[in-house]
Amino acid sequence: MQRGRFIVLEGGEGAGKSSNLQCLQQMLEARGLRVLRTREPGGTPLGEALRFILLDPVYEGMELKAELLLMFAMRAQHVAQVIRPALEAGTWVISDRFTSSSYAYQGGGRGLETETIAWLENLVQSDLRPDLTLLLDTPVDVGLARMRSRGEPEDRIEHESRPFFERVRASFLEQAAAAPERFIVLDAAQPLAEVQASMQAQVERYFAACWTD
Ligand code: Z5A
Repeated sequence: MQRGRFIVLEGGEGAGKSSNLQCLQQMLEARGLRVLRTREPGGTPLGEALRFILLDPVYEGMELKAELLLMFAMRAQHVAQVIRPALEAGTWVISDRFTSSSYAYQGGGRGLETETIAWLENLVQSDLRPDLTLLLDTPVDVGLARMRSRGEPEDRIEHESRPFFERVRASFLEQAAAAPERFIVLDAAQPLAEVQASMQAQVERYFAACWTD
């Protein structure tokens, strides 16, 4: 059986990951593919419980390494229980965030060492990496304004400073520049219909160039 592919949507706050994930799912299903949609932090009962802890403002001041380890504890369960079995069964997996977010937030944002994150990535994922990452890039002000317009209380990470989010954005863009064969960068500051049209066109091109089997 042909293994499924693993596609991840990444980006800062309010970039539109959730809004675009559904469009991507419909596009893949229209090709007759079986698609599983998931998210991080979360994706399993344990992962959702850890998400609650990670985002709860009551844990303000959480030790940086504790945050990193909780992200990878969540991911270990997600990979073993959901992502790997689905891919091996031929299902395509699309995830709202994955390990690029750890490099961007815990690495770029918090300043933890890339080598430490890479070590945990190897431990938890061994050879599993996304086949393709769609990076929804927006200026920080645009994303924060969208997020705040929802009028919901900020979670522990959303509470961070603007320079923190600038470092997160810079890290995502650096990751994309370092691996252009695995990343597509989309200008997510455009109106949603334009972002979706651009995403569809670029994913179609990627299909034609790389996934001809
Ligand atoms: N995190 C981490 O630190 N390390 C890790 O390893 C991982 C995660 C995996 C929760 O993630 C936090 O976890 C996150 C990173 C950290 N920290 N923060 N802050 P999350 O993905 O659950 O939370 P989020 O990034 O804050 O999601 P979000 O704000 O819901 O953003 P989104 O999914 O990208 O956006 P959306 O919900 O699709 O859209 C937001 C609003 O903008 C909504 O009203 C839309 O209608 C609107 N929107 C979307 N696109 C457009 C366009 N193009 N034009 C106009 N309006 C738009």
